[in-house]
Amino acid sequence: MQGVSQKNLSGAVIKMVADKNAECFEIIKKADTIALAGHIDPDGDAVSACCAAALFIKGLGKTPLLLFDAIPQRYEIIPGRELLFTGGLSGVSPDLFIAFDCGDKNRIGFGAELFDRAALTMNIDHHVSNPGFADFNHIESGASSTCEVLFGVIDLAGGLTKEIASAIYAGIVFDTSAFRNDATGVNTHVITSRLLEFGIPYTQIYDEIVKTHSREEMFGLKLAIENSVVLPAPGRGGEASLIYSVITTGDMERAGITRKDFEGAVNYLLSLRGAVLAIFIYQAGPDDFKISFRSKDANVSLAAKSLGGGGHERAAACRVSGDKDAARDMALRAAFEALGE
Ligand SMILES: [Mn+2]
Repeated sequence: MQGVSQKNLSGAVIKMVADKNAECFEIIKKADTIALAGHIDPDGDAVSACCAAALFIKGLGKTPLLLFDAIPQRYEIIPGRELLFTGGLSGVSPDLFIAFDCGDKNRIGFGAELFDRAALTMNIDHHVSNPGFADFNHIESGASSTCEVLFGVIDLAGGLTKEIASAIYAGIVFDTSAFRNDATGVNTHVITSRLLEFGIPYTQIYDEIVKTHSREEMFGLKLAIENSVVLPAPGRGGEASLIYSVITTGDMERAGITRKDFEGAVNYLLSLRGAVLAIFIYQAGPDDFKISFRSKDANVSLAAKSLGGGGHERAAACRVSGDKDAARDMALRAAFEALGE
């Protein structure tokens, strides 16, 4: 019931969030050219937040610079993606740079170079590990998604439209795994009911964002399952288990896929009956491995943090240097610790 309890916000917290929303809007109002960027390998929440913000900013008569090197095909349904900035970045100095869903300055993806050139910087996020790296930080760690935080700003400004509501819905659906994970709170549903009032195509958005996979993603899932290993979860009794899977670049080459084709793989691993923690590891470079943790009840944010990453209590990630076995050992050690061994 964690999601529910964290949403029973005190009056003081509600006031603080309202003040932050108002401050964000004041800052946006004063800027003209506004750069919008998400984290590297942008997910559905990052893309949706940037697209919703781009539509909102355009609606205010300002110039949004929607910064992605490319928006993955699976997010084609998100309105606002047509505003993608395709010009060169040299010589561009925005009045304001807003980083979305980005828990760490070093994780800003495409367009990161503009962060230091911008007159002012803002950080809108929901990662508990976010250190607040911008001039102005609006971080609500109790929110389901960055889109949920952004909703507060756009709603306060009276800027909601059907397109913006669709983009925000897409981000919420993505980050809550369709209202199922425990980041989902009462406020998530309250906001969603407001979004539905705009007549958004919610079935279609859900299908595209959650349920539709490319052939390559299916092969990615197959590989993740094939390589998976199940261990008894230390510190837990009975049938509780930990599941992990390690994929090398060689594995990907043989399957004809890339690291972009593992969307949802770690969540799928956690769906094993009895599994309390899942680890998905893939090779990102010769000596570089990306580790994703998902758990049902352990705090994997600390596990990822101990390896230089971060994230949420039930979903976190990091990157480590070393070979395949070293990466696996580091991940397992951190996971065992998270399980309270
Ligand atoms: Mn997010």
